[in-house]
Formats: sequence, structure tokens, C-alpha cells
Amino acid sequence: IQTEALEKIGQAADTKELQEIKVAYLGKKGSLTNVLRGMGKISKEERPVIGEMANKVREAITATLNEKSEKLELVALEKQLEKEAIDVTLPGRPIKVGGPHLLTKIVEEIEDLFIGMGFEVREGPEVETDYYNFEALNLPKGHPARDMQDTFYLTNELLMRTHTSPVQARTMREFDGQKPVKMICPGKVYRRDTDDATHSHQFTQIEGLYVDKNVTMSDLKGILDVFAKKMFGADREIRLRPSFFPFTEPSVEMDISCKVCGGEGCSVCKGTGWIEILGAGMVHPNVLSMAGYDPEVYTGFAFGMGPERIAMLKYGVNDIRQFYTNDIRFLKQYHNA
Ligand code: FA5
Repeated sequence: IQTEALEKIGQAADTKELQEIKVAYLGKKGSLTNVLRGMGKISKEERPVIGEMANKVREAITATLNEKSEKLELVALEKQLEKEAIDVTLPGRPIKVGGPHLLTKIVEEIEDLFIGMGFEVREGPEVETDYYNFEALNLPKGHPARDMQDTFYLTNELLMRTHTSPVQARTMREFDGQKPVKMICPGKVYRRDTDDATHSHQFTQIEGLYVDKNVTMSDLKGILDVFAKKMFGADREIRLRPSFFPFTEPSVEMDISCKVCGGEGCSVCKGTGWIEILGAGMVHPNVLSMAGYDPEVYTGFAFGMGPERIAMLKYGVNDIRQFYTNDIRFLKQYHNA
């Protein structure tokens, strides 16, 4: 039995075969177990001799089984390691690192600039009431100037805000007509404009509002001049053109010289050499009093600018749609800008 078992163990190719051998010799119905079971039938004298021999055989088989089992496990492990071997000399896969969107960067840059001049950053809802988007800004129902901003209406009273100016009215309300206000408000706005190189139906604006005693038009001009110089460099020119907004009086629009791609055929300024980036003016007395501020005591200025147009100017982007079509090749260029 021993010779036969050891030979079979020697030939076993895997742990499954080894297990089968174990069962065949040492299992409940195994051949060695049978010998031990038959001990009762043999004579008293032979019993210890056979018993000792059977035990020795069992020990020999068990020891060889264990030894072989260890060997097979080692072989299996080596095979697995060989299969899973990693070539540490291969170059790694580069990790793609994202970056903030150019527009996010511009908005943050503008925020920093105004925070540096003492403005607080505030936010307001994109779904706005007719009251705050229009009425509180001196645009009663039926006012022809409502046509200046083609509106996405949700219901009769609710709309997608067409500008960030409703946050002016909301902030002044919150400040009780008592405290001075000096805030900017960045956010998304929506208009039924036809998309082209400089117009988008959804874009961003940054609103500015400064209300206090003795705020004048020259404060507005000074702040805008500092903003333009810091944003675009001292060589950029600005011009203020008289304009009209129902919520400011007098009103202006500010243009910046279009140097990056100026000249004929330029899609940013259509060859005029100037691009309009913001509207501004002195807060209309009606707007102040509707928000609870006495226009005899308080005055203020407000402005609203389009960061897309600013980014286009600063980085020579010639189509506003580039910001929204998510072409990664376009966006990547500005990761380190
Ligand atoms: C307004 O929206 C006024 N609320 C701005 C304002 C605020 C005036 C406070 C006075 C006091 P306007 O419609 O001109 O004004 O838009 C302001 C700026 O948003 C524009 O100068 C331009 O830079 C940008 N803009 C306007 N329409 C679009 C558009 N369709 N796509 C991209 N940018 C736009």
C-alpha cells in the first residue's frame, strides 16, 4: 500500500488529485483504513505488529502528502505570480488633470478686483419674479423698455432673469433703506436673443451697486476706470457713451478698445474697434424709493457687465459660443492662462 500510495503522490499534478489520493488511502473507505478495520479478525500476536506497521504506513503517507501539497501550492503560486507580473519599467498612464473653465476664472478675477475695492459678493435667484426683474427697477408692466430684454417667461409672474439687476432691488430691500450698500453679484442670465458671435441666449453678468450718501457719477467713472486698467492693462482705452436704462439716470454704456483682433472683418467688434462690455448709471430715484431709500439723502451708482465679452477681449476669443460648446481643445488652452 505504502509503495503504491507514495508513487501516486509523486505523480499527482495538482491539489485536486492529491485530495483524491488522500481519500483513496486514508479516507473512511480508504485501503489503509480497511486494514485497520480488519484488525479484529487477526490473531492477538499479529495485532501489535500489523498495528505498528499500519501506523507507520499512515505516517509515511501523511508526511508525503503534506510535503507534496506544499510543493504544489508553491508551484501554483509561482505560476500566478508569473502571470500577474508587472513590468515596472513601463511608462505610467498620464492622469488627465482638469482646470477651471475660462469663464469661472474671469468671474473670480473680477470678483477679486472688486472685493479689493470694498465690494461684497452676493447672489440671487435665476428664476425671478416679474416684480424684481422689472417693476422694482422702474419698468412697470407695459413699459416699452421691457422689449430691450427679450424674456423667457415661465408663468405670468415668473421668468428666467434677464439680467442680474434684480439683485440690486433685493439687496436694498434687505438693507432696510438705512445702511449703505456696496455689492457685486455674479450669475447666469437668460434672454431670447439669437445666438451669434457676441450674443448667447444664456450668458453671465456681474452686477455692481454702490448706494450711500454722496455717491456721484465721478465715483462710478473712477471705479470703472480702475477696473478696466487692472483687467486689460493701462494701454486699453475706455469710452462712456450716453445710453438709456429705465433704472438709472443718467445712463451710460462703456466700451473698451478692441485691440486683440481689431480692424476690418473682426467678429468681436465688427470692425468698429470698440466692444461694449457694460451698462451703468446713477440709480434712478424711483428705484431707490421703491427699495425704501430716501433719494433726497441717498444716491448710488450701478453697473452690469458681461464676463463673456470681457474674456473674449482679454484672451482674443472670437466667438462667444466657444464658452458653451465644450470643445476640450479650446478650454484646455486657458488652463494655465
Ligand atoms: C443690462 O442688462 C443692464 N441690467 C445693465 C445695467 C446694470 C445698466 C446696472 C445700468 C445699471 P445690457 O442689456 O446692455 O444691460 O447688458 C449688459 C451687458 O451684458 C452687455 O454690456 C453685454 O456685455 C452683456 N450682454 C448683453 N446681452 C448679451 C448676450 N445676448 N450675450 C452675451 N452678453 C450679453
